[in-house]
Amino acid sequence: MKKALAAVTVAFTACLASTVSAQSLTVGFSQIGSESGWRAAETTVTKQEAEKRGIDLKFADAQQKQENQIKAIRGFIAQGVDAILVAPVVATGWEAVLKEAKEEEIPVILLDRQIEAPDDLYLTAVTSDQVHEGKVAGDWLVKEVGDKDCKVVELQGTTGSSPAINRKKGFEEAIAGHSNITIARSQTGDFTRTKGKEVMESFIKAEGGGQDICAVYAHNDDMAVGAIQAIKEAGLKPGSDIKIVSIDAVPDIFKAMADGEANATVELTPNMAGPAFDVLEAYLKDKTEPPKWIQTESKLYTAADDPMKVYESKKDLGY
Ligand code: GZL
Repeated sequence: MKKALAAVTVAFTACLASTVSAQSLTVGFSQIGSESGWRAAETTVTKQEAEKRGIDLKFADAQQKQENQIKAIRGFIAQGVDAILVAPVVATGWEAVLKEAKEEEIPVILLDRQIEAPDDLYLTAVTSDQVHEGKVAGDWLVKEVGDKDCKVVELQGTTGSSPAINRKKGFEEAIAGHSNITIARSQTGDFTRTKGKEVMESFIKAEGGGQDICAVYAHNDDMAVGAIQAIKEAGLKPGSDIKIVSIDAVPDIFKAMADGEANATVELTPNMAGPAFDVLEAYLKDKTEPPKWIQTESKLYTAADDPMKVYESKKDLGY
């Protein structure tokens, strides 16, 4: 009898321990900053996903500086967290600190941006296909303008970030076979509304008032919203004089579409953390190795997609 009781006790304790350990995961999250509405939504959703799973999330905002992210990651390693999430502001310069995490056997998951580093330094990367996003945006413009001449100005994302590199590549692939569409000016607006407006003002000035600018391609909606402001202040009509195509599908771009001031956006989900936490828990439980890339969907929205309905569905999601 005693033996049986002892066996039951051991089994029960083991089960309790495994349940408790799953519930008491501590995860460090090095977030880039809050440069855009989409980034703010990603932060909101990541905190919600952690809460849902009883994960203790240690959050660090890097104010868009890589050195702050590296410092935060070193802090998480020193704390002995169970895992680290990183949204890497730029694509290079991560090998040393990721090697330190690997030495401590702390798994790292990349959110929404890729890096140039050996893929054994991270468990997986949860991102969209950013080249595809740029291609979807470019394909829309090709269809929109037909064989009319179209001078495009491009607002690039943060210099050296994977979305800026890849979205430029995809857009250029889409327009490559259409000599009537040319990129006349291209400059970083650092994914922010303020810089997007400033750079668009300089484009309009450099182009003699902007009358022959046909379209703006912005690597995110926040820079597009800034450009829309600049175009209006120059006395031109965004959405008609100058077409606006961008990426993220944040609520404000749908408001602009409903006002006839924007034309198309490619959706990026702010929920990269849900899939990340799912594979992390499986990995920590029994070392199940996830694929090195978990790709999220990209969907084109245009003014034909009832923009105010989409706005209403997104406006309370933390953007
Ligand atoms: C893309 C993501 C980008 C968003 C921007 O995956 O990293 O960063 O498109 C954000 O809004 O600044």
